[in-house]
Amino acid sequence: MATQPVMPAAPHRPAALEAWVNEVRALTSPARVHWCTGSEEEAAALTRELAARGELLPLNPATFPGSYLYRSSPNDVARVEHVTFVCTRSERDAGPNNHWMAPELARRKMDDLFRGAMRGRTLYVVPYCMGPIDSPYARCGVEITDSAYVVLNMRIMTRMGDAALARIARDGGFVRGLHSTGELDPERRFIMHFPEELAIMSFGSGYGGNALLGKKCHALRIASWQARQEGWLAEHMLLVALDSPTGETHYVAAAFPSACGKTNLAMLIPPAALPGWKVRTIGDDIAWLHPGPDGRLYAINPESGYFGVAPGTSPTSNKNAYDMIRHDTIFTNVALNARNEPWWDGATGGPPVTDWQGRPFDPANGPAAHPNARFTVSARQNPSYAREADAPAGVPISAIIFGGRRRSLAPLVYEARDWSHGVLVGAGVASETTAAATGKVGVLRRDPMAMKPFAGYNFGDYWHHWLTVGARLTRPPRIFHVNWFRQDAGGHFLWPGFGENLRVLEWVLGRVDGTLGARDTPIGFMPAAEDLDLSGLTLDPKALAELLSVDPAAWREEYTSLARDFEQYGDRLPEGLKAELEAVLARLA
Ligand code: SAT
Ligand code: MN
Repeated sequence: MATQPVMPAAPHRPAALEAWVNEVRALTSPARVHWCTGSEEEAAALTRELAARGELLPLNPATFPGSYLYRSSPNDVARVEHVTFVCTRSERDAGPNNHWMAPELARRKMDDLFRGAMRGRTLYVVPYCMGPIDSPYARCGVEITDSAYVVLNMRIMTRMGDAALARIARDGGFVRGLHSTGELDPERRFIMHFPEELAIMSFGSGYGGNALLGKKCHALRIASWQARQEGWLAEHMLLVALDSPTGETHYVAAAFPSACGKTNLAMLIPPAALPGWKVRTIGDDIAWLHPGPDGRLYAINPESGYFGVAPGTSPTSNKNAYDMIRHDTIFTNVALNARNEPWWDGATGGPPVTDWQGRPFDPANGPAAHPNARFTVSARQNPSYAREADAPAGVPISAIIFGGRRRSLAPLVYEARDWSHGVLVGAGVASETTAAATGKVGVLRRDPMAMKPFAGYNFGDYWHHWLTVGARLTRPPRIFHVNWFRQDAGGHFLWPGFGENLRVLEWVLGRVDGTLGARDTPIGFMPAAEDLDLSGLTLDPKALAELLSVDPAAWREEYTSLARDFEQYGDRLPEGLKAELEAVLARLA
């Protein structure tokens, strides 16, 4: 029988979704409603529309084909933690780690803001899937937004459109995210999460994590809540495949706060002195971790693109990233050079002539590119893209690495004694703040598991959940802590970082395989200098000694202050974590 070409039928729209769209339409009064299909043609049409309005500026078509610059409002350039709320029925469920608002109050406040907010605008319905579309671990959502820029970003960052809608029709449930840029008034800006209803409402910002609701709002804050109920973990972690010179592949997950180098580590290029290694990227920001049937922990990357920090991205710091953003990339808040190419610190083209606000560049106005300027790009453009990123069953994790940006105290690397000690190591992560969130930069703050801004519930319950998940694993990943940012008294970095970080990963995998040694210290297992492969690296022996040192008095102070911080969690703090803390303090005594 001859086969007829068939037009793919528009997927069925679940009644619950139609009803919600109608409800939002009645509230927000848009001029029109557009259901996003995710097609090339749709993206091209939206891009043309934004370019015609001057909101997307085409970049040099010869050197950056298919790429655009977007300038956000100067008052809307980063996540806004002080107006980000978790709205659980009980305040204690949100925990002292979150801002909380009663759900009825938050709902009323947001309804007032959204009333009539889309007048004259288009309401876009954006169905999306976090994770490979056919993965049992993937979860879907629908974002309603009045920003075409958000639609274009969501299309890169998630599996967006008809395929997601078809899965939603199959699954039944989905996370509801409602977003409007509003008037971009910081006084009328709120990011509300309702984990009990799997709902998000975001008003008054068009920037990154505030507006691309699939990312931090869904894949971390709401998903962490879902994960707790369903027995898995939603974490702020990159995911890499490490192929060793002997042909083995290990998968590693690593948690660092925003703008501390997750994207760089995920795309690491091995130094010439370590031949035979290959690092392939599965994800650069978020990992969903599930106990598997064989007692190991399996990970998927729920995203399909990168929303990476542009400043500092250079051919030496991250050649893969530098190459992948040469085409079909959306840049936000970068500067421009005379050739209409995007510019930031580390870009190789000519000097900046126009700053991120569109003014002629004048150093008196501050940096040319905003420190939190970003690129949005499909993961498939990454030269080191790992095909496992599309594996429905995910990849088995050999090691979990925690880290922060700390000029002192934390050594280059140490290993937790076991899973529950590792939970303490993660809970103790602290890091100097960066431009990824508004507020002062460079201030040391606790950022447990790099999840301070992203855990959708009480950290006490969250650590309890970590301990519970660990107890279910018969072959748990080993847990480590690293610090690439240690400085000497003069403020110079002691460790070269970037590609050389592979030397640390090599030790990590050597520990996993049982082939590399360590010495036992009160804070965990640490390499002696001879346990690290430092061939071809010139490192001042004094710097190395400092990188691998433990100061018991300083660590006693650190853990005593951690114990004080833990007090705020009261009876939600799990006994198992208290016991680990007491054990470390005893070892340090
Ligand atoms: O703005 S985002 O939250 O998407 C980026 C980040 O802070 O990691
Ligand atoms: Mn992040």
